[in-house]
Amino acid sequence: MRPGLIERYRDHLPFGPQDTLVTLLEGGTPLLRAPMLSERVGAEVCLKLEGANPTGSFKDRGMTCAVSAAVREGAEAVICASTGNTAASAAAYAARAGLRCAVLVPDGKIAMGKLAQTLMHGGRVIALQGNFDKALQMVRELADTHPIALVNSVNEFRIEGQKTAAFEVIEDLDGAPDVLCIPVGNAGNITAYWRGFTEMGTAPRMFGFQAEGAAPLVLGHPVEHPETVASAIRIGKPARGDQALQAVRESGGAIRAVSDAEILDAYRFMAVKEGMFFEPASAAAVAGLLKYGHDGAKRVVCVMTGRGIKDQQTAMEHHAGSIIPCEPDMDALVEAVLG
Ligand code: AN7
Repeated sequence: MRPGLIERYRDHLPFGPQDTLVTLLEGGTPLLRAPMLSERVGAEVCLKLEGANPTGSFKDRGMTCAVSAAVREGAEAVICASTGNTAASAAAYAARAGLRCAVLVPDGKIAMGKLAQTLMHGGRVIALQGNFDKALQMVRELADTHPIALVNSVNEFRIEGQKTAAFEVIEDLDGAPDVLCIPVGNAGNITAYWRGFTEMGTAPRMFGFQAEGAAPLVLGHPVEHPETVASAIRIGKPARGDQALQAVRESGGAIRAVSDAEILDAYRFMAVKEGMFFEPASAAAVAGLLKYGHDGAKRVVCVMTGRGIKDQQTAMEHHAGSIIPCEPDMDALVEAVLG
């Protein structure tokens, strides 16, 4: 059996052979060529398919480490604030480990699929009358004063696990790409990729993309009321903002903004032209590449952070397909199919 990522990259991770690992066989995700996108952009673009992880997002890479560490420390419960994917991943890994799990989410603001996942795994969902940034502040305070393991990306084990995605990209391309395009919310993932690349002695330019209505790292100040169709990155005060800015500075990249309209165009383009359905936050990476260009790069990797089916509501509101009602009659069917 192919091992989970801690076993694969144990030499680079803070776990020893005696540690009990909590794994769902995360990592080892495909790097897929994107011919239509490559043609539009004028560079060779590959997609890192992080939705292929067990709970459908990149969070599982960090969660195998954070929950394994929580078990090692003797924790009985884990907690996180979340825009959805962290909650789903934490609940799954906690279930696997036999730990209790509580998640604080902005009430009514997370995609239904992620909520369903969290509930299915037996997570306790606390619907906060406030946004993600408030939720994160509150769980940090709670974890400081109670014996509960905090598994947000402020937890170092999360970053350690997530850096392995950069290792895999390097393996698959036989070296780093020239440019990495990645959506930025709380800024944990861009921090993790940069750590992974630099640990391997590589330095691709890091281009992070935020949604226009939730772009604190572009504006240079926190956003009090972040808004975007990409609910996963509706974050106004990124916990690892400084590290994200350091990564782009050191790599010669940038953090830039894309509008919701641009995100939705990229979302549909990937589904209709590449046959790949990603969630809107992931589409922000593609939207940014389409908007700002490859900037001289030959090889570009876009980090597609999560699966489209997690957010069915946004899909139903913005798809390019059609539903045609049909009477059970052959003439009507012919008209519906060919008309
Ligand atoms: C699909 O689940 O913050 O910049 O609480 O779900 O590392 O925060 C999710 C973030 C990109 C941004 N794409 O990553 C959460 C949460 C998807 C995401 C991001 C998220 P970070």
